[in-house]
Amino acid sequence: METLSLNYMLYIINGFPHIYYDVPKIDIEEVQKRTDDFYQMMNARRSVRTFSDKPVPKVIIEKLILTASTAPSGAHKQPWTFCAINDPTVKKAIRIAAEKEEYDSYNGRMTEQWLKDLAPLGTDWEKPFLEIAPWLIVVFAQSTGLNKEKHYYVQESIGIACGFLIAAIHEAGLVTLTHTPSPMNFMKTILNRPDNERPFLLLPVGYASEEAYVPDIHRKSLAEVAVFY
Ligand code: IYR
Repeated sequence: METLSLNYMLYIINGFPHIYYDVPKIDIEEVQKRTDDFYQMMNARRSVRTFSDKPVPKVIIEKLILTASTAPSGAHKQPWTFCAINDPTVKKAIRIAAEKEEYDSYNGRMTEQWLKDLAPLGTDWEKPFLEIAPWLIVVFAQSTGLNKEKHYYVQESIGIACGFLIAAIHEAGLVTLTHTPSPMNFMKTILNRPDNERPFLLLPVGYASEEAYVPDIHRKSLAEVAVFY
């Protein structure tokens, strides 16, 4: 005989199981403090391109991915696959393929204006971090489920999940950057991904190099990014 034991209460609403969501009631002073603290923490995040090769245990990467996967998604389909790569042979293959594309991009495919816009960030076709960082996370978007099950708002959902991942990496004390080698289809072949997936973003994850320098960029003011009505 099969028994089903639930140690929580289920409520049937509109014919489907629901649970009571015990939203913590926090007074506004504490809300203010948390808002300020979170902003400060997030505002200290920078994209870092120089990594240490210091190892990061797999359990940490697993938890970071689980955190990313808490993101909201269209019809809760969670249309993402996170491929985490620690194997030096695979990292090397990715670096070779990515640098080949990047070389062509920086030497002809990108416009003069684009190269000018990137100059202050100091990027070029060489991507040593693809081998130095202990982990590469390649995020794949699932256009549909494996059995052609419909997925919705895939771009939006996966963008939010990547945002969660970047925030979690930063909060953990590690660094990353959003790398988008273009075109990125080689990733599908190297990582042997099924036809319903397409590569979306590559995030190297690890400790920053002993001495790390980042461009002196500034963020837009509230007035530049927000309108209140
Ligand atoms: N994908 C290239 C170029 C690049 C493009 C943009 I827009 C950036 O903000 C940074 C880089 C690269 O990763 O170097």
